[in-house]
Amino acid sequence: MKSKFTGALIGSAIGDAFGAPVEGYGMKKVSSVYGEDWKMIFGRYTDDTEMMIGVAESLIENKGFNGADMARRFIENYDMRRGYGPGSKEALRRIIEGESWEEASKKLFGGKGSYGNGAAMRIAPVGIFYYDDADKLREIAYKSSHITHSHELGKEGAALQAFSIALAVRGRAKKEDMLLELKEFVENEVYKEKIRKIEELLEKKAEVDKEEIISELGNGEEAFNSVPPAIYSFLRFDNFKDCVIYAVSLGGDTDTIGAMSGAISGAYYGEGSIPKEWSEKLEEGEKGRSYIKRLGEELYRAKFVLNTDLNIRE
Ligand code: R7I
Ligand code: MG
Ligand code: MG
Repeated sequence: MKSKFTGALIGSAIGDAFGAPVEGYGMKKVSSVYGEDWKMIFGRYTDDTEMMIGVAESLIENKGFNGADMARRFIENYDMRRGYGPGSKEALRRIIEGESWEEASKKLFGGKGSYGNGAAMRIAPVGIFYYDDADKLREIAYKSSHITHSHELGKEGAALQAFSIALAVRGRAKKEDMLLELKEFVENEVYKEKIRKIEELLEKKAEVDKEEIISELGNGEEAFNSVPPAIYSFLRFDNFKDCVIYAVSLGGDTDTIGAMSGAISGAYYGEGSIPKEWSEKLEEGEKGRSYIKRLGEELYRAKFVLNTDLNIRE
């Protein structure tokens, strides 16, 4: 179980770092950069992991969700060079200027809030911590998303990604059963439709080409165009490496789809399944590889050793 917790967080960071050098590239260009051997290029993570670290730190320190504290950690950890989305940047700027975390994100995109994937990309700590309680998982996924993403589709995407990780933590259930559970969990019609498509595409097995996956499931920065291809990549392959390579090879928002597929796979197969040649290249330093692993261990400790009843503080 501990290796599932650490696997989810390290897997997310590895997928992010693996996709980062080719973010925004088309499918063909990604393959020409990576060639045959798909080696980790720089091992430097982006905003996806920097924000995931903030989510984990805040859950651990507060023994549960504390919106003002999580927002403060996003701001403290913020490093412009990690490549943040414009919506997230704007929400954090508003909070720095004094708006409350409940209000800041509502002003974005003409008052509708963002449906970008910035809430789903950082959700792994919520997925592992609340893996055994779907209602609480949804509640905390929504609340933690709201700091930057108040659009229903942004929040539901984060909840779906968190629940996929939760199912992966629960055990090595048959993958068809996981799809059934995801179908039951998801509330929004846009995501219900994407899950139906995932099911159809999986039935076609390897005959389906990447163009079809991209046109049916997406590969973009919107939550509904990145959580579905990440789940598909996880369900289609039977190991961490093939899953993450496939997710990144779709092109588009590669670091983020890589991070999401890496988080689900890392939780399912455990930390030991992550290729050494990739994890050794993941950046070290103040909040690098060892620190991320420690956050996974701390969440495990809070859950199982201290048996923390993680309450919600507004
Ligand atoms: O979601 P967000 O933090 O971006 C995350 C992405 C990941 O790929 C990271 O790796 C990093 O590169 O950035 O930032 P947002 O700006 O909230 O959302 C991402 C994009 O989704 C926006 O820039 C828009 O293009 C689009 N988008 C919307 N478009 C129209 N209307 C999000 N919400 C809307 C909307 O309501
Ligand atoms: Mg990124
Ligand atoms: Mg990205």
